[in-house]
Parts: sequence; C-alpha cells; structure tokens
Amino acid sequence: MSNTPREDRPRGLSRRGFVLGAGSLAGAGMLGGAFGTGPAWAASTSSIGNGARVPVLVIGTGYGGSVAALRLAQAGIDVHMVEMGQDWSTVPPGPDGKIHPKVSSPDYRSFWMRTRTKQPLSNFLGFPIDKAVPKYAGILDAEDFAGISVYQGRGVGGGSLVNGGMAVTPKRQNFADILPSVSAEEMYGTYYPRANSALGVSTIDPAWFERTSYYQYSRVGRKHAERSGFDWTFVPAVYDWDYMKAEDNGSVPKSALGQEILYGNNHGKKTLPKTYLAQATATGRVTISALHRATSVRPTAAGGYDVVLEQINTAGDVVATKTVNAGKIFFAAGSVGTSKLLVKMKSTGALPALNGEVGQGWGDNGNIMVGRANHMWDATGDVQSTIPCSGIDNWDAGGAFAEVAPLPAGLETFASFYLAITKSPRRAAFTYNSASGNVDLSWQTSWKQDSITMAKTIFDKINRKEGTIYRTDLFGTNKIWGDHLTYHPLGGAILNKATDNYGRLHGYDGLYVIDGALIPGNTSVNPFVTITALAERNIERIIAADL
Ligand code: FAE
Repeated sequence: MSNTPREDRPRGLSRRGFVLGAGSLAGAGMLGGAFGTGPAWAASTSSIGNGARVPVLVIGTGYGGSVAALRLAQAGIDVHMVEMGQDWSTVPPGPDGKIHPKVSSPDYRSFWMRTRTKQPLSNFLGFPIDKAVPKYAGILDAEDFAGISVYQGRGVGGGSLVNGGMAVTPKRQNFADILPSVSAEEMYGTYYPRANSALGVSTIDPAWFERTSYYQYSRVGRKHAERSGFDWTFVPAVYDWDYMKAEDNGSVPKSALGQEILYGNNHGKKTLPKTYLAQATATGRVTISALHRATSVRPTAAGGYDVVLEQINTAGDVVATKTVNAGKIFFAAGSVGTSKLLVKMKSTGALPALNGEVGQGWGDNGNIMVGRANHMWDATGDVQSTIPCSGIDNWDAGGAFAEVAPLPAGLETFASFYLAITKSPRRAAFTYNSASGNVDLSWQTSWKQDSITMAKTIFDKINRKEGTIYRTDLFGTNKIWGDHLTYHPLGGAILNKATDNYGRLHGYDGLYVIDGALIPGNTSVNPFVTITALAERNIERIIAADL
C-alpha cells in the first residue's frame, strides 16, 4: 500500500479510517443481503508464513479457485488461497474518494504493473487515449504475448472484479462441442443451476429495460438486429438489478450507471468476494494471502508439494520469498496463469511427469470487437449502463454471438458497439522459452480473420439494411476490428487430456486444475458460468473420492 503514489492519494483519508468504515458497511451489506453496498466485502486476507504447512493450497482466487475453496471448506478441510493481486477491500480510496475509478478516467489503480494504460479501445475519433500511469498492482492486466493481449482481473476475486458480469449458460445443443467428455445431463440438471444460484445470476426487468435511458443503446441494438432478421435475446448478469434501478432514481451512489466497469465496480456487481468467497471465508476454514505469487511447485520426498511464493508490494518488488508445503494443490490461476506455471514446471524439471498436453489447446473464445456508425436518428444515448444485458445470436448460421455492448463515453457517440464471441477453430500452445525464462504463446494475430468473417455475418447485413458503416476510429486510425485482444482466455490444461475427466493432473497425485485452463478454447458464450459449473462438478467428485 505504501507505494500508492502520494500525489494521487486523497487528503485526509487514512487507510485505517477506510478499513473501519468498510467493516461497518460490510456488516450492513451482509445482513441486508444487498449487493449494492460495496466495496465492502468479507475480507479474510493474511500473509502466510515461510515454512507453513497447509492441507490444501489454492493458487488464484477467481471462479475456479473460489468454488474449490468454498466446497472444500464446507467439507471440513482447511484451505489457504494465494493471490498475486491485491485484496481490494483493504486498498485506500484514490483521488476520487473511491476504490475503483471510472472507465473513462483510468489511473494507477487500473492496470497491473504498467507505466502506460492499455485501454481496450485505444482511440476515440482516431486520437490515441492511452496515458502514462505510475507502475502499480492495479486491477486489470493486459498481458502481452506476441500475437495477442490477454486481459485478466488481478486481485482477490480474479476476473469477477473487472468483467462485464454477463452470466450466460450455453445453449444445451452446443454443449457437446464445448466440453465433449462431460455429461450434458449432469451439467444442465445439477451444476449449471448450482453455479447460477451461487453466483446470483438474474435477468433485467423487461419493463424497466424499455423505459430507462441507460439502455437506449441496447434498444437500438435490438431494433437493428431484428430488422435484419437476427435473434436478439436478453443476457442474464450478476449485477443487482434493484440496485441499478435505485441508481437510476438517484437514491444510491452510481456504479454501472456511473461509468464503472473494467477497472472495478464500487457497488452493485455480485463479484466473487460478495458470493463464493464471502461464504468460503465465513466458514472460518479459508484464509487468503494477497500479493503472493506462486512461482514453483515440486514434490517432496516426505509427501506433498513445496510451493515457492513471492510476496510482492504494490510496485511489484519482491519483499519476501517463502516456501510452503501443501498436501494438495488446486491450480486456479486462470487459463494463462495455470498454463504458464504448469508449462514452466514441466520444462524446468520441477514436475517432469506432467504429460505433453500441458500448454496445449488454448483459445480466445473467438473474441472480436467492432463499432458501427449510426444515423443521427439512432442515437445510443449519452448515458449508458456499463452492464450489457442483451445479445444477437447468429451462432448456428454464422458462428457468432454478439453482445450489444456499451460505449459509456459520457456523450452521444452515435455508435453501436459489440463484443462478438465466434466459433474460431484456432488453438495456440504455451511453450517455455529457456533463453528468456518466460512462457510464450503461439497465437497469431492473423488468426482473428476467422472471427472477423463470422462477425461480419451479422454486422455486414445490419449495415446493408440500415445503410450504415463500420466505425474506424476506436482501435486506431482507420481500423475497423478490435482484433488484438481477448477477454476470454480458455484452455492450456484441457480436461480429459492434460488431466483426467475431473481435473486431476496426469503424473501427480494431489495436483488439480480447476479453472478456465480446463476448457478447450471456446464456450460459445461468455465463459464464467461454465467455468464455475465445471468447477462445481469436479470438486464434488474430488471431495468424494480423494479427500
Ligand atoms: P480468473 O478469474 O482469471 O482468476 C485467476 C486468479 O489467479 C487471478 O485473480 C490472478 O490474479 C491469480 N493468479 C494468476 N497467476 C497467479 C500466480 N502465479 N500466483 C497467485 N495468483 C495468481 O480465472 N466472462 C463472462 O462470463 N462474462 C463477462 O461479462 C465477462 N467479461 C469480461 C470482461 C473483461 C474485461 C475480462 C478481462 C474478462 C471478462 N470475462 C467475462 C471473462 C471472465 O472474467 C474469465 O473467464 C474468468 O474470470 C476466468 O475464471 P478463472 O477462474 O479461470
């Protein structure tokens, strides 16, 4: 915390003062069952000691890790979680008096260890909008590989802190393509419902949708989709819709309606620290060490595994290196984090018996972004909710499912903006680079052409029908497609290949993968509900059979 740039800190607000305030808010939030009262949540962060022995270590606190921690704790097993990012419930407010800044004004809190922002939309009206920031353990990592930037959440709660909250269960008819070795009957009968309920998924009130000015952009998106003959559908989310309505009538502080997304939401969103992790820490069996990065795992002669952890400060300096021993380890560092660790451990001889599937099968969920320029009579609104609530489904005919996404610029842009998920067949591999000591990813930027072709099955048709054109000013000068990134990394330790059919890594007893690394590159929709449901399925089996 001491590395927060002084000039960026608010005057008169000490960290201690904030933490006390946060505690009382947390109490109110938990008692009332309201998700609106953020950013206070059940924090139970500690700092694990060098030489500690724990029955179970979970590396990462995103969806997979949080499911594992809760279910293990409920089964009576003590769990320690390590998380390389911060526990945002203990971070002092920034110059705006809030924990998380608006999407329109990123600052040191926004990006993970960068000296310059890397906003997904890099330009506006053709002008570059990125700017210098102090290096800091911010909430969103734009991790650069040779052919793609992979955006990921950093902090206790992982991707739930930064994501758009769209909580989508894939159509059952597509499930065999998504996870071919898993029973659809079990998933749709038991684990998807369990995940949706624990995550607090719900759909917007359609009557309010029709009247609020904050979803005008979505209604314009519907009009254009339907006039071109596409299926338009509401998309469920993990935002507290009652809180959003209260934001609209001005009775509570604005979050989704106040340009908060990507760099954290101060209110309203049901992030993992308010759902799974709150329940997990409430058992008294789960502790979390934030700002601790796992760098190595190797078996010991006495049994279990030695794990090397680097404790870092908010500037990224290593302040302590610790070795802890764990009986069992759950890799839940996300598709990229888990894959990088496993590939490095196999290649450097720490875990040589991992099989050759480790690092394989990585995909970008076919992510591609695009904007369309509307006519003057199709204004999308100078106020826009940051939580998308609708999508255009052309999966069967064109291989694309497009979210009608906000462009919360605070002024009328006359733009319709979309994040499409496409059926991209491309899969990349992670490999260890012994010269640099880094893990590389073989993704090629040109592979996004498949996604562009599929997305065009929707947007070329809409443009023709509406007499409109693509925006060329959002991703550079004269550049239509946002083809340089993904928000949805998946794969690298594929279920039933690198692991058995429940996530047990081949070659070692007591090592498990339980996050997006298990999923073979595509979920046909936004992925976190599927990651959560698969984790629920796997942990149930592992607890029954292995523990
Ligand atoms: P994840 O949530 O990434 O958690 C992994 C955790 O491990 C992170 O907290 C890391 O900091 C931590 N970690 C990594 N390496 C280490 C290490 N070596 N030591 C210690 N800790 C480590 O993994 N999905 C949807 O379904 N709907 C959406 O609307 C949506 N919007 C998105 C918007 C953005 C901007 C982004 C970035 C993602 C979005 N996603 C969305 C994707 C979703 O958040 C993502 O699939 C899940 O968070 C992945 O869950 P995992 O459990 O695999």
